[in-house]
Amino acid sequence: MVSKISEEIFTSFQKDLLAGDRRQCSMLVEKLLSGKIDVRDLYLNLFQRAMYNIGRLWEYNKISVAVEHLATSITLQMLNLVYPVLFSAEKKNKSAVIACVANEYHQLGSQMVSDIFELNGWNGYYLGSNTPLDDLLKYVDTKKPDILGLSIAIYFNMQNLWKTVEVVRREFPGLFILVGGQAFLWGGREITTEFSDVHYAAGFEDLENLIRQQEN
Ligand code: B12
Repeated sequence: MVSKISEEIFTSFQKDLLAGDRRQCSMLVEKLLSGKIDVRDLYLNLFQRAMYNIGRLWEYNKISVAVEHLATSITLQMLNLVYPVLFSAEKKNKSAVIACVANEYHQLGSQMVSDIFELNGWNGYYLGSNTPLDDLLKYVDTKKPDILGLSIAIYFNMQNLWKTVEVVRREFPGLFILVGGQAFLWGGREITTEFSDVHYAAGFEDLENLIRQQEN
């Protein structure tokens, strides 16, 4: 995929995001959408890249928590602009429940993942951040999804992911479990060999390959 996000576009979005200028950010995103940008390009090369940069600025004390919070909030709101494109996909009779494990508050990445399911015609039931295990189990029991996606950004939450996978595996033996998120940069991939039918996707390409496999 050749990206439609030039350095100029990226710099302009990042500047508006840091300034907390929601109007300018939306205008830019609307313009890209009317130019038929691929949703994956928008998500990865504009939103994700900007948020990773903001993470670095925050880590090195170059911006305040307030600026980071506002940038996150604006970026989350930008996803709403994409909904007309997402929901125009032809519906398949498939569904995924996507959640952040307990104590995991980073929600943007998992919401994007849920959107990728919608883009592929699936129902993406997105539960958001910090999902208590008991409620997750009840929800999975109600919806009976084809895939359960679990997101984790913070490495110290890995034990919560393991606990979740252990219980889900026991309660729903045949359920396809997908795990992902930045925490895996620091380790933890052995979860896919420790439990049966647990899969890791490193990016949208892996994710969409797994989605297609589950459609057959
Ligand atoms: C915004 C933010 C927050 C916000 C989140 C608000 C919200 N509503 O989401 C708040 C303020 C809550 C927060 C808190 C903390 N944060 Co923070 N945060 C960030 C920041 C700046 C951006 C996160 C983001 O949106 N990224 C963009 C998304 C699109 O990327 P992504 O999450 O990686 O998702 C992609 C993939 O990973 C993957 N993916 C994600 N989930 C899933 C799930 C599945 C199933 C699949 C297949 C794929 C997948 O697909 C996505 C698209 O490509 C990051 C910086 C960064 N590098 O991301 C730090 C960062 C993640 N935070 C960090 C830290 C340390 C913290 C805190 C511990 C800080 C503190 N001392 O309190 C707390 C922990 C809170 C908690 N318990 O969860 C560190 C983590 C380092 C580490 N070693 O784990 C980072 C990397 C910042 C840094 N550079 O130090 N944070």
